[in-house]
Amino acid sequence: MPADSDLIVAEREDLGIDRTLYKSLSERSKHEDFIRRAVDLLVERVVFGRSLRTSKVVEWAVPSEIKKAIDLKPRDGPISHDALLGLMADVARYSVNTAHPYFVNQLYSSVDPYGLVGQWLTDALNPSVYTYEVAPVFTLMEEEVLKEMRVLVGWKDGEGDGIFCPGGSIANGYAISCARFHFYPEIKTKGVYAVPKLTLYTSELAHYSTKKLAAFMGIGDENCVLIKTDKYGKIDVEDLEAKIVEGIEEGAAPFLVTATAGTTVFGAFDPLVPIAALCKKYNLWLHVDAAWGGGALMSKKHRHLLNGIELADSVTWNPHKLLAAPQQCSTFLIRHKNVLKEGHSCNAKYLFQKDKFYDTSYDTGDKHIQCGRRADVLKFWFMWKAKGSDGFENHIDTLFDNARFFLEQIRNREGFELVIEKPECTNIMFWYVPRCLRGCENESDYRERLHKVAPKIKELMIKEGSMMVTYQPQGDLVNFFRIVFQNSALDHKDMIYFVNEFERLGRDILV
Ligand code: ABU
Repeated sequence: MPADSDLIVAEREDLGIDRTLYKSLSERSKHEDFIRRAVDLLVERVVFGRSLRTSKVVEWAVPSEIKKAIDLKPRDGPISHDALLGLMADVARYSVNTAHPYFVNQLYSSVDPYGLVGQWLTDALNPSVYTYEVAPVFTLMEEEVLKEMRVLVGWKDGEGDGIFCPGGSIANGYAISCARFHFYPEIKTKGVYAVPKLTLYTSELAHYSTKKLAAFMGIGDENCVLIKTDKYGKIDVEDLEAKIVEGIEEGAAPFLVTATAGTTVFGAFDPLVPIAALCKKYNLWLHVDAAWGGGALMSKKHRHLLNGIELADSVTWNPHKLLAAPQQCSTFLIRHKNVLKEGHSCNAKYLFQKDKFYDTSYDTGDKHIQCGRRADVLKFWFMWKAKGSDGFENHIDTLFDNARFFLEQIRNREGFELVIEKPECTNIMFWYVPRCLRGCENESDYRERLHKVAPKIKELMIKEGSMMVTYQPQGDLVNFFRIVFQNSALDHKDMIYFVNEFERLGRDILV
């Protein structure tokens, strides 16, 4: 019995595959037909085929089925263009359909047509944004886009600096690094041995990245102090002050507060004005993690949610979240002009030569901790050009309108119970209570049984592919659903669809 690999080698030889195809150059005679067919497959089967409401959100398969369906193992020999196109179709088939209007599972969704083309252009140009000489347009484009975002934050004339980051977690890490360098510049040369025991503060519902990055950066996750939140999920400012004072009295050196504008699960906005006042009083850096809620700055109607953000020293804002730019598109914005560069530069002479023939202040890569870096700006800039700020405003207003409509649909509907009565962002949290549990609220095992409902409904929706909505427990709260709206192509009819779908899937389950 020949091994699989022998069969593949034999097939390759039978097909007479061109042995020069290993060369990394697109040649019209060799690749035009393949690339055109691949683009056609992307346009027809991936872009348009997968955004239809009648298609499935996910073609669920267990690992063994996917391994059987797709030859995942890299092989010694090449395969034909036809086989490659077949692999493309299989990869798409078994990948979650994030372009689908009913993919409302995560803090990103949809495949925006302009963002997609911007992403394709990025990949066709394949830049790495560190020096002006290899990325002239993207260097200037980043400057313009980041400045415009700082204007929206409310910093005078868009003053300050900024960078595109590989995700919001890393952006929150930059905040820790910049704040620490600002107060203790010796950290850069002497390390953590030269600074006192540092403490930083964020809410118990803030994104876990602040804790994680505190550990990564040698501060220690125990020194990331978590502050209580109120019933809306907002940080308790009195507890924040008490914990800062406690830290000082214990001989620690508080240096940073990370407030959140749009928490991951509840979408709560911390009260930035009183937090900023505390930061001023105790001389602390204020970072606002607006990775999720930052997009609301684009809307006159909703930007009040971030009142006080202009008082921050730095901000995380991910356009791939509320603004629906393609993954990934994360920014770190900072009010202080030189901290990023002074805190992170290494002056590698092989890349950042100072005797180049042009103005080397445009070689901006040294302020990042990355070296090689994708041009994440292009897709976002392209969307901004295509829609205008007005388009983004309409997008945001539509999301909030849908979220409010959905909320009102379930507020008094039998079987639905809100976790937060007045959610502030476009994530809505609720329990779905099946018939078998209604009227059992006072029984001792009610919470235990309710905890099992969301995983059961989730399994049903995934296996049918009818929608994708996440669930989680939170503190003392048993599993509840979090539905997230950031696709402005959805309308009120879709909101009704979601409500009906929860009822169809969940009404008669037994727990
Ligand atoms: N910062 C990633 C958020 C993941 C999510 O809950 O969708």
